[in-house]
Amino acid sequence: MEKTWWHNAVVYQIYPRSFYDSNNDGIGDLRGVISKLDYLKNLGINVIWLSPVYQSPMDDNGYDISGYQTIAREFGTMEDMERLFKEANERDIKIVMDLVVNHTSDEHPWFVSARESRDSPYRDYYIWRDATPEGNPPNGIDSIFGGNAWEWDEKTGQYYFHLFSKRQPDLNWENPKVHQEVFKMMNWWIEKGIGGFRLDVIDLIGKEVDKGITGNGERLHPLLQQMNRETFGSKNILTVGETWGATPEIAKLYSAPERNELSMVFQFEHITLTWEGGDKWQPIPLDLKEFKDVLTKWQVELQDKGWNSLFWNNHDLPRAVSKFGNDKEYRVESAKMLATTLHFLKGTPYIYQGEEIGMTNVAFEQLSDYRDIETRRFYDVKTATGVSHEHMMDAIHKNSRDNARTPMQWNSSEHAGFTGGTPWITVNPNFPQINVEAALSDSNSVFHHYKTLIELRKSHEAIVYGTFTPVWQDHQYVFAYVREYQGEQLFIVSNFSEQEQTLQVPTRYQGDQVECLISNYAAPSAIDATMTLAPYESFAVKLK
Ligand code: TEU
Ligand code: CA
Repeated sequence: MEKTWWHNAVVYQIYPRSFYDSNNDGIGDLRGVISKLDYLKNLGINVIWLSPVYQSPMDDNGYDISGYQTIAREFGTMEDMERLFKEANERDIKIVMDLVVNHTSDEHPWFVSARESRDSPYRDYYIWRDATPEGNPPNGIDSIFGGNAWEWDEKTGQYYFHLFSKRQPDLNWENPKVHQEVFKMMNWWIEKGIGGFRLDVIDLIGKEVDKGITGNGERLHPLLQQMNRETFGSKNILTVGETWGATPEIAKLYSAPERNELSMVFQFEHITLTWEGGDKWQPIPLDLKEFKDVLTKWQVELQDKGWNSLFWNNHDLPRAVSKFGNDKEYRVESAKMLATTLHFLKGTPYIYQGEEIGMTNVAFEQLSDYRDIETRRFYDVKTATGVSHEHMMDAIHKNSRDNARTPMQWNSSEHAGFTGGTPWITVNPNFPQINVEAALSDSNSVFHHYKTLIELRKSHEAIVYGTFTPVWQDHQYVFAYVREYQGEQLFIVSNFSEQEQTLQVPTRYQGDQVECLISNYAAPSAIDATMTLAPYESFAVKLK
């Protein structure tokens, strides 16, 4: 495999609205990001994925773009953005922009014109269809945010298509003019010196609505190859596609270097295991054996072809420690265990803001404290079909996107030091205990654990390029594997349960003396024939 810079990058995702507010209007902003670059440099990351900061009416917090080459006023100005590039660059940090081109906002000038009349030059930038003879939507495709994906437009007498909210009309990727507009815009950002793109729901752009196909349409991969050729292909930047419908086979299509598509994709198989029948509002407990099988499959399948992205959470998902660990009595131990498990896998790790201090889910009692459009819509959709308020509140506490969106907890002062004003969403009440200031001053904190993991990646090529071999594959609670590269052998062991686990160690992994790279309890100095792991204990050792 030809080596490239993003193979050993560590990416930090910033959701700017919730990161740091520099002017006390309650909303995080670009100057806020700039003022925290030294914090990120100290953590050791070298790439920031910045969730959208473009002009937007914020129906979906910026994933509804009304101006691709303008910065939303509440986030700052283009000058602030350029200063962010410059200051990040001075710290060897690259900025990956969030590219949302499956849809725009209904306030984008293209759509404003398109809905004016059927003759608008922008009409075909979007997807319009007549009503059926009975006066119904063309078909039953559902919106991902609930309800039918077709919205009736009174003025021009047709339906338009929206896979997300009705204020996020889908672009028509069957129209070559749309390609040219998008590619031109992407090149404009590339010229500004960005480090890459995270491509929002990119597996939807090959859709064929009349056939009922939304994800993984036939035109998807040719389109990405065209995008690659006409924009970033020659630039050596990081591109990561958000692809809910990816299997390992599909992921190889995107990320095999000779196919000239993307660097890597986000896959969600390990995430949706706790969604009964794929429905996040029907949460079920995690089966660790299944979870291990999924992660192992992805490691093995993409071993020689393609590349994995590694993540436990993002701005759409519950907090890692709440979902996969124990956010009460073993919060610190399990947050470290999860970090070690992920950062030693093969692929590029992503850290979501606050994960590095072990931030947890929130459980607002009132629905009115939730801001997320998906959460609010599904509350209505589900309760209208008879689901109880209690059921929905429980599901929201477990899976609402707002779990990830409460403000970053900087210190123990009011509103966690996120803002001097009133935050747009309430701060998690656990901020007096869980915050950056406390984490920085405690050498045993989750923060310092992440910092060590990032340093280790830089000094051990086995973490980046080593082969992956699972150990105790059938164990119900322990996830363990070996990474090996050019004679270096790393053995990673993690107990995902709050019970002690005792295991028989295969002879080849035993050793009188091992070098412990990282651990969350006392560092082991030898690997004996029998091993007992404390609750959520985890370590990585170098076998000699
Ligand atoms: O997400 C796509 C997506 O399908 C999920 O986020 C979905 O909202 C849900 O969590 C699954 O049940 C991307 C962005 O990451 C998200 O923030 C945007 O709302 C969405 O696209 C629309 O742009
Ligand atoms: Ca602000």
